[in-house]
Amino acid sequence: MNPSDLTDSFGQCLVRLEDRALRQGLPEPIVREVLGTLQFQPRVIELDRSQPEFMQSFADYLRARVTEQRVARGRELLSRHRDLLTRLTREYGVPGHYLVAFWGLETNFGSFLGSMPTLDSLATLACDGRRGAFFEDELMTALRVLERDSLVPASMRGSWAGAMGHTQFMPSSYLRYAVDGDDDGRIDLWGSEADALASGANYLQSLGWLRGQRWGREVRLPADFNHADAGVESSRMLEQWQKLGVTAGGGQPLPVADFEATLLLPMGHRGPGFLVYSNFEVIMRWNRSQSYAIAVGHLADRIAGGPALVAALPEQDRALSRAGIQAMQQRLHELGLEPGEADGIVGPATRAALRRFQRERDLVADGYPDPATLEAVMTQAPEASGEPE
Ligand SMILES: [Ca+2]
Repeated sequence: MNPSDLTDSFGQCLVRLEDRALRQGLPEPIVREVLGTLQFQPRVIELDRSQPEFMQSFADYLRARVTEQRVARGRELLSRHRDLLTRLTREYGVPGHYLVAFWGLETNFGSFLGSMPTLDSLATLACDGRRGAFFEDELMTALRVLERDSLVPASMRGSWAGAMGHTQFMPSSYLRYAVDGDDDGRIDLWGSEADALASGANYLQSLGWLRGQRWGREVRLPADFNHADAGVESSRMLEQWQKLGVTAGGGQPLPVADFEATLLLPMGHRGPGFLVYSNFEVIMRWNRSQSYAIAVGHLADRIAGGPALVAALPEQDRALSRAGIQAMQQRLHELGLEPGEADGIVGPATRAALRRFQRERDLVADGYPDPATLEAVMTQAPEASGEPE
């Protein structure tokens, strides 16, 4: 398709979006004025289509996000906003160090708010086939937010995919959860740090944050820990983990508490271990990435004065290529181990398939594709799967 065809079809799409916005009861002057001037952004499509060739390892991910500089800045901001954060914790149940950690991960405390024009981005994605319906809804919601909060379209800027302000809210989160944190009578997630922090607290409370509970903690496994029986990524009462010999990261006993925890080994049995609690699930409702959720929790701990991880992160971690992961998924599928879609991402289904594979072959069942496991998967003949030797 040549560029003028694209512009034509974008123009037709905008006409359709105008119709829909009017049918949904948005005021005609806003609809005509705003939708009539939107620009197709080729860069947005380019970014939407681009996928990294290599997956960042957990160690590299964490190192890039929980830096000493970010911890120091987070501590400064925790102290500067102490009164507000204390009030937000009382009101919403979310401690200030978590709110500051989200802020740090989303926009480096406001230093990367993003400069893409949000409405252009949303319209470009709405008029593109791949995830059009989702972004069309977000665009309609963005217009509603614009009307409700009397926003200036040109000032609505953010990520290429439409996330806005200090906490990078999509329009649907903005509409539902944004609140006025500094009591000036208006909501501004770009200009008001207090509004952004209060909105983050309100959002987390709505996602189910449990007052008074941590996200989880680093743990250490005993040398004789049986991964196959204990179950990486399975849930047990804290007391049961304790009986299996699991301790806090520094070797101290786990706290006595009556709730379930899930064991995560993001780099396999040779890397750090974590027991995560209910609030970890809440963080994952904000962002579906396990690495993101651990980074939020750990950064929050560090901002609150906690120590760095006890377990060493490997200096030079191996990055897996997307194509290599897909080949592995394909092979796990041929072996009947149900790794989920061959999407080149090691998600929960793929890790579960790897654990099944490892269990059958007396490898440490940690669900991590270390070189030995990968080699074994790729050289395993499909017909031999599950049969006695
Ligand atoms: Ca305000």
